[in-house]
Amino acid sequence: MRIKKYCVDSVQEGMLQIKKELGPDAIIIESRKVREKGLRGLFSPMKVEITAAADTSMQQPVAVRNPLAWAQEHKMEQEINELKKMVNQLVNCQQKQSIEEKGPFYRWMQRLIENDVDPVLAQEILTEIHEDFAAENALSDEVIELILLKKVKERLHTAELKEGARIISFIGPTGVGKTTTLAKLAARYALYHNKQVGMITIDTYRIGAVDQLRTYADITGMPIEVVMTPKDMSRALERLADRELILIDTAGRNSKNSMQISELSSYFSVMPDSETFLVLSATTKTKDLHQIVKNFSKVNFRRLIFTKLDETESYGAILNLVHSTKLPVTFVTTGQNVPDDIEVANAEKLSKLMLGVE
Ligand SMILES: Nc1nc2c(ncn2[C@@H]2O[C@H](COP(=O)(O)OP(=O)(O)O)[C@@H](O)[C@H]2O)c(=O)[nH]1
Ligand SMILES: [Mg+2]
Repeated sequence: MRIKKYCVDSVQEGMLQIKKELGPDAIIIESRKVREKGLRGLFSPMKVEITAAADTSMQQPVAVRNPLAWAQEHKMEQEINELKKMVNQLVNCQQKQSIEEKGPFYRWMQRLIENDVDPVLAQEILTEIHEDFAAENALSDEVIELILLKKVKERLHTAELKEGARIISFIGPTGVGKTTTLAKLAARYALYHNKQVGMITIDTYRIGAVDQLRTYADITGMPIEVVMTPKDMSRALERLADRELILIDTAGRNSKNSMQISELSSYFSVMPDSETFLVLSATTKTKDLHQIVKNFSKVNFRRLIFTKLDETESYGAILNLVHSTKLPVTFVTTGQNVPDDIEVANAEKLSKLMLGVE
């Protein structure tokens, strides 16, 4: 008698191995679901451990067997195989149905990855939970969700607009929504906070770009200055000396063009007290976001605005970037409407978006 244990992904896979190694007469002594040892086991589906036995004394070369007995055995073997197939289908079907059998964190790992959270970061967070709560027997799904929300929130740095900030500038790639976001904030501060707001645009690259901001200025009756050189900037700031808040729009720069970025940074050397925001779209891939942050790093920005949250279903890129750069998010925008579609960034709300829970 030969007894052997097999640790496989499915009963079907085990049966094939057993048949190959122990022969068609092997019998199954025991079959149970086990988790792989170590951390890996927490994030991967359960395995099946099958103990099989074969009576080696019965095994003879096929050639010396009675042909009739062989035919009968062969038929029986076929029937058994069909039965096994049916059992396997049943087992596979059950495995799919009960997701909790795939490890307590498996579902959450999937959820984070579906939301484009960097798998390394997702694993880091879940491992932390596992280690923090190793003493607990089994965490319920609701409890895991709560802890996970907290852990994600800790990594989603947000910061309100600095108290007393008077000059606020917006930089970032083309088309992310800098001008629209500026218009939203200008209207909000004028309407809801009763502030005297002024605007400056150094958007001299795109024809029509100045007009876009001028239209907002005309509607709201705010003064607007158009600036062509860094020298002009000082004069424009003087002309807006009576304004409590000055919002500065910049041309969308191709962040890969270091000449354009250098030129942009020269405007900021004449206004060291500018609170500068890098405006990014939530629809941009994590890798590209990192590159944009790097390319704009010549300009001294310290906070982020994420636009177009309404245009994506997965928000992981925000978490990935904020966690690794430690740059806080101050505002998020959620549509094209001026001035309504803008919110102060809220880490709790963003964490819920990351996990797709409400
Ligand atoms: N869906 C959506 N569109 C936005 C949002 N913010 C800006 N946009 C649109 O994005 C486009 C480019 O905006 P614009 O402000 O000109 O971008 P800029 O080149 O960075 O100044 C315009 O059609 C805006 O209406 C947002 O939060 N959601
Ligand atoms: Mg613009």
